[in-house]
Amino acid sequence: MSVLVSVKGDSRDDWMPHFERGLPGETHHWDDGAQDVLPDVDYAMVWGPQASLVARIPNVKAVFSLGAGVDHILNLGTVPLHVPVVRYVGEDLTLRMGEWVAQHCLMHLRQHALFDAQQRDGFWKQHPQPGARDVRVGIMGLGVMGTHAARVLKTIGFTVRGWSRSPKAIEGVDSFAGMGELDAFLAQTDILVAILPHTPETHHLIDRAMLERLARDGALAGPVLLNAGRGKTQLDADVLGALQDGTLKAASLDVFETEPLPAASPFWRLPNVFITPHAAAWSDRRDVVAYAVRQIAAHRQGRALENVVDRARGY
Ligand code: NDP
Ligand code: OXD
Repeated sequence: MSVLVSVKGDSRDDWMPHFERGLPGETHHWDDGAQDVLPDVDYAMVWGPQASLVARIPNVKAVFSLGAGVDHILNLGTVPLHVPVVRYVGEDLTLRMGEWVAQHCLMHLRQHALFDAQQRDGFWKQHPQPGARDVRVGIMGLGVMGTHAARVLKTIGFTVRGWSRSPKAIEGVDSFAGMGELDAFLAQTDILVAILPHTPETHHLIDRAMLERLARDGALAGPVLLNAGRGKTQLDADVLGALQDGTLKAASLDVFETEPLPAASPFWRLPNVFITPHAAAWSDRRDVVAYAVRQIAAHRQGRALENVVDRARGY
């Protein structure tokens, strides 16, 4: 059995010792950019691979994403439909996303930017404080990450609703589904949290027209956007404009259409934005490798792979 590991931006030593320990006695290839064909490769573990990679592994039985998102694989357009693409699902990753979403909802609820500025000025002043129950958080994408984030926010006390392609039954969380219910969802949302995959349907979904449909009568005195899904689900220019003209009161942005966010981007200088560098949820290497190793072992014994991407839906 032979595996190939291809991780854009990382070095061989970051990954291969983990895979060599997890799959001892097997053949391990590290993708160093050489263009040789590797007909022996059975399984590929990838993050940000080159488009040419798939043609170099003609007998691959499955391609594993080393992160939850699979757009970096599907956008290549080269993985044949009969080759399963497996996304990463891990408890630690899911918990981390819940932390980021809770952290940023709380920073907006508890007026963190305002108190931070006051501290820097040595200025002591209290302000009226809404409670979490007064704030309606709407989560776009109630998958593995969004469902966990909804539960965390519910525990904190926020009023939580979610929007997804299909209806969900999550205790205490109002479910909205499909484009037909999007307006009703937005109209009751003070903090919009996007944890969507990037697909043809979600491409540039978050635009000015959507942001204008958010509730404006809420306890935060203006809508707030959090995006920790994928940058290309938003139109950066529209989000920027909305933050500049008050359509949005504030935002927390972990993802952007162009990453890294260019140094010249006006986003960096907006006072009402918290920026994190695509760091909302980090996939711990030990966990991702253990996940792939477990799945490969099961697959070799004839069992079905878990979390295989639906190629028609794109996630
Ligand atoms: P899942 O596949 O479990 O969930 C995706 C959710 O999005 C589902 O609820 C799905 O609806 C919904 N969805 C997809 N397309 C549409 C659509 N057109 N309209 C409405 N709802 C839609 O993914 P995860 O929760 O595991 O991850 C979500 C994304 O988060 C990843 O794809 C990745 O891009 C991003 N991510 C970002 C990280 C970061 O650090 N910033 C880290 C990890 C992931 P339904 O349930 O009905 O199918
Ligand atoms: C992921 C990510 O998809 O880190 O896992 O963005």
